[in-house]
Amino acid sequence: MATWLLGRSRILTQKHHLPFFLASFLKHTSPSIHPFQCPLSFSRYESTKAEAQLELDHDVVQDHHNQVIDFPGGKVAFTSEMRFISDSTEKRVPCYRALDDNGDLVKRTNNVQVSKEMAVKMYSEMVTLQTMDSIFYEVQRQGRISFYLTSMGEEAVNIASAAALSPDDIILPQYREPGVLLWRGFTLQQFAHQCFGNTNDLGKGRQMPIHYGSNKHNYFTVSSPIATQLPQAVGAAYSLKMDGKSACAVTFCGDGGSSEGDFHAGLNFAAVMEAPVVFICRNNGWAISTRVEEQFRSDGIVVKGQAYGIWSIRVDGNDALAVYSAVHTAREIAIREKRPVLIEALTYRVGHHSTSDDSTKYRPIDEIEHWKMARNPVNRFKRWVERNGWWNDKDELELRSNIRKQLMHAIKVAEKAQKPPLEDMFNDVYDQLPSNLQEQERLLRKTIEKHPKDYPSDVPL
Ligand SMILES: Cc1ncc(C[n+]2csc(CCOP(=O)(O)OP(=O)(O)O)c2C)c(N)n1
Repeated sequence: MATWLLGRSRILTQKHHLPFFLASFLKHTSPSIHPFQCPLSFSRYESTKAEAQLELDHDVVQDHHNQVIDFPGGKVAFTSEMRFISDSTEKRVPCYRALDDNGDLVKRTNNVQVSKEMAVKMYSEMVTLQTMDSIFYEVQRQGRISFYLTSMGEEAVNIASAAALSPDDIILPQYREPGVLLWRGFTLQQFAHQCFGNTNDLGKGRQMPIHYGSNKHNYFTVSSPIATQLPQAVGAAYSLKMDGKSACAVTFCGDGGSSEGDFHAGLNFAAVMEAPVVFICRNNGWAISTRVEEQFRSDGIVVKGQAYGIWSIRVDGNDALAVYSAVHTAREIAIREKRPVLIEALTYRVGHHSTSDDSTKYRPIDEIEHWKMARNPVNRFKRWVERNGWWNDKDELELRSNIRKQLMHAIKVAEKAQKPPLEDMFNDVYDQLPSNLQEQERLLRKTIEKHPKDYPSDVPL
């Protein structure tokens, strides 16, 4: 039994068992902070060291002279004190940041270095995403596309996480992460084609706008049912590990997504299978009209990672430098150590949930304005880039007018392009169309013949 336990268990709480970048992280952390209170927290006990670890707990030593139950998974100390674990710790898990609200580097930060070229590209892509959102949003309001959903306020999570990854890493998005695809080279024209659902859309117009996807960019197509992408990401990560690839799977979800069963199945599956997957949870305060206080009573998402035995960190999602550093490090852990990592990014959904929502009906305008102005992630990163002498007003004007022009052109082209023919609704899934789908197509064509005015004239029959 003991041998079995020894064989199965591994790893550590001591610094010398940690990968070098984490050991260095702990070294830079105040000695008064216990490793488990560090923002990047994890606890899996090694059974051989259990008794030594237990000596840290004086109650246990005094009460029972190191008596432990040798239980599968590691030794557990006995105690005579009946004590329930509290529903929360006294202190919330701290939030890692590298830049303060003014865009100044905070003291003693152990952020990953970002070059001038990288910083300028990150800032430019954040502005591109912001501009794309505001123009497509207006286009939807004009009735030219059926639906849209912005990432406003979450530009740093989108772009900085993408920047910290390699193109070989596989992305399984929720839906508020188009910036990752933008970073990977999906063009503004391709975004426009998808939103207009024309023949150039890779999905042939079968999906609602914003359900982007691209094989070429290792970006799974967005699927509406939330959190389904999490267990799928674990499977993808496990296959990367089996193939010996130096890449990981990265999946995104929102705070609302963390209440789905798939979130919990995904985390547990990843921990047990030791899959190289990075879970990035955008805790943006709201899941449509459900505020986080009604979503869960835990200290956010980060503690759930620890509960499943996963390295976890809470990061300021509006600080691009902190997001970049955390994702870069998480990727290294996932690939080198072949294990999952969870990142909780604290951010805010500044826009409405989608064009089908009016968020002023359920949240105060002051709250939205505060996050839009005082905690704006794009402005914060801009200040840092400017202070480094890497950006100026002329660059800003040029960038904004250039992106605007590109977008206007892309929209014009996408709007004029032909819609996919009716038959595309039925093909590409089966080699031979099954009889039930043949019947559906026949009935649809009959209905169109009967009611030609109700059928959109720009869709070829
Ligand atoms: C399984 C499932 N349940 C409900 C919905 C409806 N729905 C769409 S988005 C959403 C809120 C998700 O919020 P969150 O995960 O926090 O992401 P955010 O929109 O804030 O980025 C809900 C409930 C859905 N799409 N799928």
